[in-house]
Amino acid sequence: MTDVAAVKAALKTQAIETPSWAYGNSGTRFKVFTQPGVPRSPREKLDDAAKVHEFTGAAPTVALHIPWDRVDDYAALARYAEERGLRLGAINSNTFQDDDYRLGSVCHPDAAVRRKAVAHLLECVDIMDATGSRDLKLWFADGTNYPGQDDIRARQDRLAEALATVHERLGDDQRMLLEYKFFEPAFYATDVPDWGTAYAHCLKLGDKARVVVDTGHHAPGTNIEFIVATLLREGKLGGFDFNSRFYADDDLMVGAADPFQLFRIMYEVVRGGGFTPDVAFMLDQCHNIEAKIPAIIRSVMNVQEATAKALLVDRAALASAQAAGDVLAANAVLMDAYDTDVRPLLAELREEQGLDGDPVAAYHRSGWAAKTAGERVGGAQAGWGA
Ligand code: PSV
Ligand code: MN
Ligand code: MN
Repeated sequence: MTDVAAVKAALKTQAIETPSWAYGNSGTRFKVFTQPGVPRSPREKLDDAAKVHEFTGAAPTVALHIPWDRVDDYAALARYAEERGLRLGAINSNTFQDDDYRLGSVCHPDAAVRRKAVAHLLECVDIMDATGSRDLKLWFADGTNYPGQDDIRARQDRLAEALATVHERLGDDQRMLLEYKFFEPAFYATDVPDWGTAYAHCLKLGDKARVVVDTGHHAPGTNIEFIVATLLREGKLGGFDFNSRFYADDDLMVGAADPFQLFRIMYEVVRGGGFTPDVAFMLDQCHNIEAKIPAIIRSVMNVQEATAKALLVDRAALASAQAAGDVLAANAVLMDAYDTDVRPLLAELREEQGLDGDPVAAYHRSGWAAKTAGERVGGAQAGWGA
């Protein structure tokens, strides 16, 4: 698509979901550096998310993580979000922070622990009913550290049984997104290590089960856009957890480590018909040393820039170069789009939407950081870190 008006129209429809935990304090296992003005409650996280949406116009939903965002009344929390122009997005389950889960959760050898984990997942679906959320995002820390520690196949059977129970409980408009990660916290065998395992489970489960691609969850050198193309082709791509990595699961700002990879991913999304609400564009990041709200705004902008470039690829020219077997011309078409400076186009688009062309500068001018630093004392930890 090279028609700039059409590119702009498409970009206006893009929604990027921000994670509640990105607004809280986080760190590595060595240190959590607290920051002034950090939210003390789920409501304050929503207040901050509303700022990201106010300045970008592109972040209307917020993902919750349970129990990090536990409240008494989820419907009231959804109303609170609505009053701020937001909606609650994916509900992320957490079966990794309880002593009972030392040997796993839904794959644990003890049926009583598996029941506890499944009960939590079902509770997450109850929460979705109250919040109006469409997606349940499942990531399991399950795995083993040593060969022989447990039966790898039996663990897959236990996983399949738990997933089937949850799938059965989903409402007509609800989905479950299964996330894979090749290592950590398990260092020998992870029970959902790759897209193939996630896909095999989702295929058996049925239409409400989709795979979610966390861009930080692959071995170095993995061709993530190939995975994206394949999952889209199979109708099984549920969405993304965007972030970037230099080494492992670094959870840095998306597009920071490798903007070219993000462009290649977005190109396959566009090419594969994935630029629809069926594919959720979510961030899953932590901002350990940098200011959180501007980092999240920057991340939203990075996704928009990669998307704009992907939409600018001259697909007719690409197809004819490919058909002619002209390797260099085909590559040049793709690179031309990648090398385009789309920042003026996005600034113009924002101005057309009544926004400031420079969302980070507008946020800094707003005084929100100073206001919250004065009002909020004792910010909450995101859930990660020591
Ligand atoms: C696991 O590393 C993960 O990517 C999962 O999505 C978790 O729910 C999330 O991190 C929490 O940040
Ligand atoms: Mn993730
Ligand atoms: Mn992760």
